[in-house]
Amino acid sequence: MLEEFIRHKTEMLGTIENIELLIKDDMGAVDNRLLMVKEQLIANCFNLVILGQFKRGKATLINSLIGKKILPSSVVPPTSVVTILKYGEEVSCSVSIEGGNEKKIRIEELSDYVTEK
Ligand SMILES: Nc1nc2c(ncn2[C@@H]2O[C@H](COP(=O)(O)OP(=O)(O)OP(=O)(O)O)[C@@H](O)[C@H]2O)c(=O)[nH]1
Ligand SMILES: [Mg+2]
Repeated sequence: MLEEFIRHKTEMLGTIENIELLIKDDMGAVDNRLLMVKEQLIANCFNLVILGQFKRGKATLINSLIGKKILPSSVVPPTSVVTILKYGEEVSCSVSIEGGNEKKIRIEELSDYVTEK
């Protein structure tokens, strides 16, 4: 699987570099999203989006993959907010509040923010 990822990554980087070569005199024409993809590929950084119908076990699957019960999983209430997990040295949690502010919360409080409750 890792070999396949490296193969796809190398292929995509090659394609992006070919596009850059083709339009090297007019770099302004390169879509910013393309450059972002290139940076993410080089940094080995990508988003894996998990979505599906209500109550199909998404949180249970993710908790199982990361080996820690972080995301709330239960019969009710349903999750109603996009939740992003990323690697950190220690477990911490913050919520984005309307208006752009961030607020640190305890992991036990997560279900108060991401579910219909
Ligand atoms: N029988 C069975 N129950 C499961 C399985 N996976 C999860 N559940 C249960 O199904 C319920 C919903 O699981 P969640 O992981 O919260 O599902 P979800 O897709 O994240 O739910 P929402 O984000 O609220 O839509 C919980 O009570 C889980 O314990 C499974 O493989 N089999
Ligand atoms: Mg959920």
